[in-house]
Amino acid sequence: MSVAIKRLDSRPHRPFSLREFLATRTTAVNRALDGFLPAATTKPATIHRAMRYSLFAGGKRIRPALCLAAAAACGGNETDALPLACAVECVHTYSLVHDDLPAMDDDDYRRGKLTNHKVFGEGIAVLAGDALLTQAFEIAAKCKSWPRYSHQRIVLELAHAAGSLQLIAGQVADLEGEGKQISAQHLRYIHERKTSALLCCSVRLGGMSANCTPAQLKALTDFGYNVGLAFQVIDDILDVTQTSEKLGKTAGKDTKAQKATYPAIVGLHRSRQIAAQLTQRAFSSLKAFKGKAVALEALAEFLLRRDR
Ligand code: GRG
Repeated sequence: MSVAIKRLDSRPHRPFSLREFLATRTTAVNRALDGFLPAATTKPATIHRAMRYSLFAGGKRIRPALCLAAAAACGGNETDALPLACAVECVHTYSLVHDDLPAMDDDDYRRGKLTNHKVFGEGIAVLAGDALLTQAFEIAAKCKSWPRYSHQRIVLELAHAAGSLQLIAGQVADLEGEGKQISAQHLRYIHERKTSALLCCSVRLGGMSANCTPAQLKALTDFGYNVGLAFQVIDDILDVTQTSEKLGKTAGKDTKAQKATYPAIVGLHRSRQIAAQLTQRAFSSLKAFKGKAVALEALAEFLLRRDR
């Protein structure tokens, strides 16, 4: 079932191609990541092979794309944003490697391939996640600063999103919520931290790399927050409506683990409406960019309509 949303600019002949944007930015991000990471043969080779295995397993590169699109919306140079786009992807991939571990979600497949611990063993998978997280900060620390955003501010932004008040807080609440009845309000708390925080950080860092104004940063924050929440609602819907083959990870895991999700609490129809409302709110915050946020707008719609 499709849901109705109204884009800011619905002219039929838009020259912007999201497919091309995603393809070219994925290539640029992959090339940059390849340059930032030690070669697979660098001693100890096992850890570098394990880091690269998950990083280049075929992720959608949504967070880097959001980061680069936010830089463009603020009139910045995407090349300046590229290291930050790579840093958020390293944090994201680390979180997936750890999330898949037997002590967490215990999954065998991710990004259409065997999970890191299934290939390299649990010890190396833990270390590969640790190394990817550390790599993210090494990349961010090498980045340049901007008049409004110092080095320290950039690194703090990433640390806050990845830390125990955001990404890890969300994962803790998620783990502790398994098998329990939780309120929609608490579910929102989990989604804000587990998912929305890193997506929001991605667009904020893109804006910062363009030396964005405080008003632009506020608009990006509102956009990232709402897109991040919509992303997780859609993820929960896909978990119950798609196959494992399509998702590249085990489908139906939320129900099996008795996890609280929007479909479980409010049903599929209402969940789709909520995701559309959140996307609509994200669109509204883009008005501030006066037509320069076409890539961000197209990404938000793509994330709402995605099927994997
Ligand atoms: C610190 C031990 C420790 C673990 C951290 C925070 C955390 C583990 C895990 C959170 C991981 C998680 C499942 C977050 C939810 C966000 C989400 C739906 C991720 C999937 O993102 P996609 O669809 O994935 O963008 P690809 O593979 O395309 O990059």
